[in-house]
Amino acid sequence: MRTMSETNPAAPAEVAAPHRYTAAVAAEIEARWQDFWDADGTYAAPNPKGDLAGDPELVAKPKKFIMDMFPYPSGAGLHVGHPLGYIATDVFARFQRMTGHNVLHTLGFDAFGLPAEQHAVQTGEHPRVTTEAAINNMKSQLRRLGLGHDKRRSFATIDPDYYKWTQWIFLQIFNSWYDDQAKKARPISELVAAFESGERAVPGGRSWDALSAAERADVLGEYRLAYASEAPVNWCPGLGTVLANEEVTADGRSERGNFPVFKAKLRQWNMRITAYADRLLDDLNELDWPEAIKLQQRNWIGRSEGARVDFPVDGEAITVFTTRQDTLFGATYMVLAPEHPLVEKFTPQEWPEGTHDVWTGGHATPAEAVAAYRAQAASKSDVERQAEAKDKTGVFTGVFATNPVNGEQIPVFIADYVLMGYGTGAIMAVPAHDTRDFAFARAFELPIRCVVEPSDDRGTDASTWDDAFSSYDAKIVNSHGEDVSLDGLGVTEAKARITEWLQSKGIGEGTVNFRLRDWLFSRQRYWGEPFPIVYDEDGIAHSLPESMLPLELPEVEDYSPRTFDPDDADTEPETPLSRNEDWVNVTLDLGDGRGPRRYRRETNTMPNWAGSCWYELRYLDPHNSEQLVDPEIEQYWMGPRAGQPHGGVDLYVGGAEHAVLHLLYARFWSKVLYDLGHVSSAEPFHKLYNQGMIQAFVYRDSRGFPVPATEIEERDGAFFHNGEQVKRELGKMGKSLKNAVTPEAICEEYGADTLRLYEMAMGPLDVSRPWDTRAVVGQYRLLQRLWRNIVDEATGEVTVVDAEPDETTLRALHKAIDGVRQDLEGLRFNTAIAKVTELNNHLTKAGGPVARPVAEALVLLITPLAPHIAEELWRKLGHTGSVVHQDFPVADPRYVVDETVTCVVQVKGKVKARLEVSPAISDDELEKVALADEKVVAALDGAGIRKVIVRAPKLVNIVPA
Ligand code: ANZ
Repeated sequence: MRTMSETNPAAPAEVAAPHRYTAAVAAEIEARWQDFWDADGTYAAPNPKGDLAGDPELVAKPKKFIMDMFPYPSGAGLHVGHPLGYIATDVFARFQRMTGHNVLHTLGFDAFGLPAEQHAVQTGEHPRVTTEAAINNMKSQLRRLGLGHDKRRSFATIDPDYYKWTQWIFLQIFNSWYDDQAKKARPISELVAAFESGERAVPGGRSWDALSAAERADVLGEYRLAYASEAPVNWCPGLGTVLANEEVTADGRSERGNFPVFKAKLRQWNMRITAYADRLLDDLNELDWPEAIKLQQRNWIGRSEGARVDFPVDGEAITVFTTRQDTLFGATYMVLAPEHPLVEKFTPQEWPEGTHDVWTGGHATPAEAVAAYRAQAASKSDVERQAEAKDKTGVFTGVFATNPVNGEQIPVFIADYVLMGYGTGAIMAVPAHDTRDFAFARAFELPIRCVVEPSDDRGTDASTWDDAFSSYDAKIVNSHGEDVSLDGLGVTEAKARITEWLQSKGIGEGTVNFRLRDWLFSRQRYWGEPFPIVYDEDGIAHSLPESMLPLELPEVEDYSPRTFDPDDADTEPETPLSRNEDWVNVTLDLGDGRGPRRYRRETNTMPNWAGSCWYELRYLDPHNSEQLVDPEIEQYWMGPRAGQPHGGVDLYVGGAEHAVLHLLYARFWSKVLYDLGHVSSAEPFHKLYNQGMIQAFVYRDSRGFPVPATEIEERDGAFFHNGEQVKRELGKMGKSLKNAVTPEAICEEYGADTLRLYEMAMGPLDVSRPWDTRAVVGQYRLLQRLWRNIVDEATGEVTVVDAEPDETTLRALHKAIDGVRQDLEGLRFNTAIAKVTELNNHLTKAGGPVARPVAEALVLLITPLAPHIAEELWRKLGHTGSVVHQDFPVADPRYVVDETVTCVVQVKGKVKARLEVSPAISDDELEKVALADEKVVAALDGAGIRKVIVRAPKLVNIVPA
């Protein structure tokens, strides 16, 4: 079995070369410089004012705010896969510091969340204790990597000083409404004033004065951007908590524990993110984000243009949402979601005339059929209900509706493929042109009528088709009624025409529908931010005044949710906070003129997304006790600029898995704060970059169980564990797969600079790559050669000479400078390292002492990537200060252009001219240059050209006509 130190070629030579760069030397250098940086405040980014104000010269430089998605402090600590992004932003931030920027780079912790709470439930230990221990452990792991963070700006979301402002933002959102006219959030007080003055009509038609306090609260609840409402959620009495859809199995039980899950209406807090759907979509266009992430956000928001159309039935109307109003003449039946409230109103006593046997599901009356079907549908998840491939089910409600375009009576069904939560929860079915409707119509023997002319040869008799025909690029047919005809129009024109007609008749209108739902914002948990909300005797919600923030988490005896009889659907969750009666029931003077009163506190907590919705802002002004962030400081770091019309962080790096939730929520909060005038940036993150994952080999024995990767022996390309052959595959890195490698292990073996270089050299940053401990040594050797080019390994003396470098070295140097600059700016760290390596190898091969200007430039080039060794060599080269704020070298263009080669130009096989051209010249370019040459023009003497043979860069052969 090979251990790591046996593969380390550095170990044996230490005696002969006492001043060689070894792991021990690296460890000493790194610890020393890390201490220096901390004591010196090397990475402190000055603010233009306030407690973090500093060096005005640095403040006057252009700014760069470079940020990582902050980590959850897991008790397991970091493995080498975690810091990939942190190292990348650090290299970039260091490069920006060396190219004339004031750089803000720091890291905090996203520290509320389930794992610590679960641990608390099991052990009784306060989640704060375990979370803080995990944070401290992670901090020391990160420090070892030499990350240039401004530590004064770090915080954790669980710090009361931080969550005070999370609560404050919640109150801003609670106390505002979205003005559709102004297209922005405004204080709710302005809405109240408009109701009071009569400038705006109060919904319900009564005057504001005439409403009771509770009635007013209800009206305002319909407007507030944060509002409590009764929403159907997955309630699992056996676990004592509500569950997300993803946590419920196909047969309606909890994934964890296998308890029954019920749809229960519970009072929950919601955020009206849907008010911002359009702006969230529009502003994406100006963000510098990966297209794939933008697309995911667009799909998640799901904007659909279509129409609402009323279908009369029994004196009521079924309103449908359709994106294909042009196909109204092809609607041959309708479908309501089983939960649709009209269903109860409609069910007649008996099956009407015209009912097919297959429509009844074998039930004696519509009421029976509907009740049975509703019960069945309630046990399925939305995802299952929408599954494309499955057989369509449903029952007839016993009523017919009128198709408004042609007066036709069409049957109304309930079926689970129509969801209550989308559009209006009702559809007009056009089986000829919608796949799901087609399958349903076939199963229920319903007419299928072609109204869009097929572009293939299937003909217009839809009863003979095998599937629906759907196209936006076709003509409408069979679509004329008494006073409207769409025949012959294209889809787009037909949509416009029919929408106009519906509008003129008052039975429909063009509308935009969004897939996005409001954000369910409360959790029945302990380890989250308490809501700064209290309820009075009438159950009306009141904000706590700012002076009462932060509202700290109370101590509780027991962190676990209360569980109930698993089959008792009528129970309700009991939140851990509700158990502290002294905390819940309070007498407070809210400063609203009503004096001290009894209140009950809200006992839900915020979801763990809350803290990450705005943390970029707090990095800017982390100790401000008066304001979330000082506006001048916010403007300085985040404000709009040329090319960044909405402002935002200059670079935000993290995993692609955060495409929708976090990145959408954070954008939403930014926009509310922007609308209310608290910040100048309407977007949090201007440029987003997704780093790839570090994968690792997993070794599995014959039973498929992972075996420890460190105990693997490799022989002739096969892998063995305790003599037994095992299989190797690529997977995630982690404890459970027994293949985690810690950064400490690599630092100990080679040093942090080697680890940094290796992670950056593994491949392009956005591509996933397999970790290979044995390959790390390659970067270690690079650093050893670099060291050797400057320091004598035997004496420790600097070998650099004060001399002018030769021409080839100058060319190698300036090409490297030019390339590395471009690569670092473009986040191409792997190719930057390749260029540094090439230059270093050139110096090694050239032999002899290195000229000082070359040695210094080389050290500066590697500074962002391997900062500790760079500091040390910089010091050895005779400089006193830190290398961190030195200027990055600038290439001399004279040495960057390629050398030229001589091209021979022949006319009729005779050499007529010699041209000095770039070795990279193209055939076309070379031909042009050759034909324009004076001597060639003279040799041709006006003759036409039959043929030109070009072999760039060395030969052009011209055959005259
Ligand atoms: C008639 C029609 C004809 C439709 C046709 C489609 C094709 P997107 O684009 O995703 O917004 N629909 C509307 N509400 C629904 C609900 N609650 N559950 C299930 N389906 C629903 O989809 C809009 C289309 O999905 C609507 O347009 C409606 O079917 C269906 F040839 O109306 B369509």
